[in-house]
Amino acid sequence: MAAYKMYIGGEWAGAETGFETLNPATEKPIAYFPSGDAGHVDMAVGAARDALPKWSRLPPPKRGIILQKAAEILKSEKERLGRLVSTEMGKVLPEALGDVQEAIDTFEYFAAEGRRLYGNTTTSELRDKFCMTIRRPVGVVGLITPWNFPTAIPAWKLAPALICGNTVVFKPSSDTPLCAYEILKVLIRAGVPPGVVNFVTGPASSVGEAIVKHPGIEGLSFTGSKATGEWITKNAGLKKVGLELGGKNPIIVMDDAKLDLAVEGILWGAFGTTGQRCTATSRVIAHRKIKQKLLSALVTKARMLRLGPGIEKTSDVGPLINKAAQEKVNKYVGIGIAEGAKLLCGGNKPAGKGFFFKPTIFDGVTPDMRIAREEIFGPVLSVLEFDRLDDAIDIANSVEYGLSSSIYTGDVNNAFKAIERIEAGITYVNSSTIGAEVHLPFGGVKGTGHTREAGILGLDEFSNTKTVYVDYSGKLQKAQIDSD
Ligand code: UN1
Repeated sequence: MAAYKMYIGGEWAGAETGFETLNPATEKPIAYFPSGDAGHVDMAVGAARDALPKWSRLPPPKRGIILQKAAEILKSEKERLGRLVSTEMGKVLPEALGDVQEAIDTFEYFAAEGRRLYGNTTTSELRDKFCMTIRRPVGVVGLITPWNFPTAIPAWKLAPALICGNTVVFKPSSDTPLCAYEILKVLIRAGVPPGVVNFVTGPASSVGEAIVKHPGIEGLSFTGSKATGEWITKNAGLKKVGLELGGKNPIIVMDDAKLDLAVEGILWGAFGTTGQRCTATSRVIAHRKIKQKLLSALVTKARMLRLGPGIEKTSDVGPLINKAAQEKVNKYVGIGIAEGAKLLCGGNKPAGKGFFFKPTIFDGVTPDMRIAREEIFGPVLSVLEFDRLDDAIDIANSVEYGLSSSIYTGDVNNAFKAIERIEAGITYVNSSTIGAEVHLPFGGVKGTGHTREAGILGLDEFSNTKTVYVDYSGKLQKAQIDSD
């Protein structure tokens, strides 16, 4: 099995101990990585700090050329990396290739921002005075990324961080360090100078904690669970913190919806990526009149989904990421049954190796049940019922999360009511809750956190706005006081 290293200040670095990353479909180890510690984080912060003046002064279009090169390298390696994503993370190959494509799109999008990075110009209330805003880098930023989009989410964070002129300490999830390492290698090949991106692998309890608390880090960006997000908020001091936390994303299906379309969207949202997206559809809120029809189509089709290693063409649904995830999903099935929900299909793992779990649908779910409120992060769908759109929206809003949401309806009035009133960062109309595009802002409200990544607003997480006043009157002018 190949052993890999960390990358600090342009040098490869090992550690005394290490860990293995597994193929979740076979449970076989695929790579060995060092378990870094607070000392490695400290070295990485030092290297990032040293590299900051030069990198932040490089003209942004020149930083953009490097990011564009990274996109080109990724394109030429898409097939190989897609297969790696599928092997290390488990998702089916078309989705794994989509993950890499999302990384490519992100590097391209932010590369081009090197020639924009717009601020605003505006008027002054005084004569002979010019007012504008510019973007400045945050400084050294810590990026802590999850395993579910093992190339796309690192790209979501690295690309805007770099184009804005920050230097980086990057800690990937210990479930998918090899995918992250490949992104690092692409950046090195593209010409990112030593010290600009530092790569530290190891446990959250040492590496993650050291990044969150390090006084030399000015900005943090984290995607993961709400509990960890809350811990970061309490421990990060006054750092600029970006958080993308969980979801309990609903699809509302009206009685005027195209049911076939809704069924496809629900299956894709609930069981795509084996339900392991923060945007996954985990609740269907169905109009009473069409619920039975919708459910019977859903259950028939969910039963037909073929479980198997993501890499195989015949697989529709890959494994969960690890044993703990499989146990968590199984625990929630037990909770759902104990709460009185009706299990319609799935509900257990198939025999054999791999962290698989059968696509699971619960009917008779009420808004107070834990399976209607808590993020399961697996292939478990809870179906609730309503009579009036107002009630559906109240149910949609009755959870602590607010990331993605959707409504299937043929009536434009219903669609706009949902767009206005669902408490979420994203609302889809006649489409599933997953599938965000990189040039639009992505993020949530409430317990999901309020950061926006991707799109033009993704720059805000990694830059500070500076306000600039240029007074060319040659005299002292006083805002709010001088009247002429
Ligand atoms: C996530 O699950 O953390 O919209 C991000 C989507 C993907 C991104 C999901 N493009 O589902």
